[in-house]
Amino acid sequence: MKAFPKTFLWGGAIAANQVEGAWQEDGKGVSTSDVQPHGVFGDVAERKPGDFGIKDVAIDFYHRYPEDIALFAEMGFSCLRVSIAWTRIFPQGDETQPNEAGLAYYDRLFDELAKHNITPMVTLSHYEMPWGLVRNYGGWGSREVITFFERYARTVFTRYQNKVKLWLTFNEINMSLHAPMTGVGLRESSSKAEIYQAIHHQLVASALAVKACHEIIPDARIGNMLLGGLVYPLSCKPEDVLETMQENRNWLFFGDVQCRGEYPGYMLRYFRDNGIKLEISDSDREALKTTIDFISFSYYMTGCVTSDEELNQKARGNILNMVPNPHLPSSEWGWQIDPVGLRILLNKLWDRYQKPLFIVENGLGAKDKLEADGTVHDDYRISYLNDHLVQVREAIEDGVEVLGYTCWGPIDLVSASKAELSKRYGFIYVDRDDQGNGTLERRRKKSFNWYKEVIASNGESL
Ligand code: BGP
Repeated sequence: MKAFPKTFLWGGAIAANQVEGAWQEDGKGVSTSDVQPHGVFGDVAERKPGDFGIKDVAIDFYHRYPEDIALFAEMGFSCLRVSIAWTRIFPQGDETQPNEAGLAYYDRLFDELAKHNITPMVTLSHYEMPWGLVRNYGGWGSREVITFFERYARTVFTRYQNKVKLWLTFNEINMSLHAPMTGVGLRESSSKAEIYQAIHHQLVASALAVKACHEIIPDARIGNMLLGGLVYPLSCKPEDVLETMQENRNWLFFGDVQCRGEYPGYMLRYFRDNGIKLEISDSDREALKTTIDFISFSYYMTGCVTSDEELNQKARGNILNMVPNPHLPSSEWGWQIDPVGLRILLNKLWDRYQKPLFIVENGLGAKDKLEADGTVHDDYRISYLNDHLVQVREAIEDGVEVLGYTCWGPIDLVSASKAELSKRYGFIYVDRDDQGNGTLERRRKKSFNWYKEVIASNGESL
């Protein structure tokens, strides 16, 4: 009988800027996410008093976390992935002393999780960084930011060393190529050379954080976090297959550096061919040699790649410029649903790195309808998650080491790409609309009981 390992961690994943709100409370500084009113792909806007931003309150997790964690515990979560807002700890990013009120908040959060036996998994930087570091230093374009990040990482490792044993460095680090403001704090108009230099600084910072984590919390494990952007060739034409290999390497190269400790040859060739001369010091090379303990990734969709320029032009503008796969259905947002792709990706990453894997995001964003009886009949979400988890089980059967599964947004939260609340992922409905109206009351959806059963049976009910 196919089964999940007994130690498998089940739960959900959220990010500070998409749930907490309280954007100016207890000394928090302004983060890049606070100045992107239309989401992570949107422009940056200077904030004026009275500006409306859905993330200012988000789902008010900052104040309501005990109630939400109790609901997660009711579903049987053994793990919750959260992120720390860097700006709560170092409001401008370059201070020498941390903000005690911010540190104390996460102490309370982790204590609450411990009360319910839920293991925290903490992302150091989930799609945000202090705006002060962007304004005053140019974001990750500046080498100095490495030092500020290392200080922040060491501060939180030291403070939470007895409470947090699972860490991740940068959320979807490979998205820095597509949404530079989100990842590296650069404008869209930045050149490829500038973006890759900033990414290099971020990769060095990630490796230094891994080293610091190993020193400060020897019994902790720290991973990277990739957007699992698997792509297929649109046809079996060798040019399409080659193009697909290159496209997959565009995001895999981050994993290659973080797992193998150096830039792969194909990236060096790409830099040469494109006249990109990175500034890489000997100490950078030394730092990169510290590699991660496990690989984590998000998985929502797949797409296709073709060498046909005309088809490519048409595809420009969707999230990863992928050509649609004629064999797959799509979500309301055009994200193509591909459960089998998750098994392929798990096998691919395992074959490539032989490091344990953790699926830290997966889920279906949908427009839910609240019924008169106060619930949501989200059978579409149940079948999406069920089909994906069946494939995770297949991959485990294939021999892949999978540590756990935290689906994205177990409670409705603000969408990263659109800064809206109506794209819902949760098992728990939150009464708030895109304009900020609503009581913020929480209600259990049909999927709530479904997931509870999955966890209670360790996946046997799938
Ligand atoms: C991932 C991000 C998350 C999350 C998710 C869903 O890329 O790590 O922060 O939001 O995508 O995306 P969206 O919110 O745009 O539906």
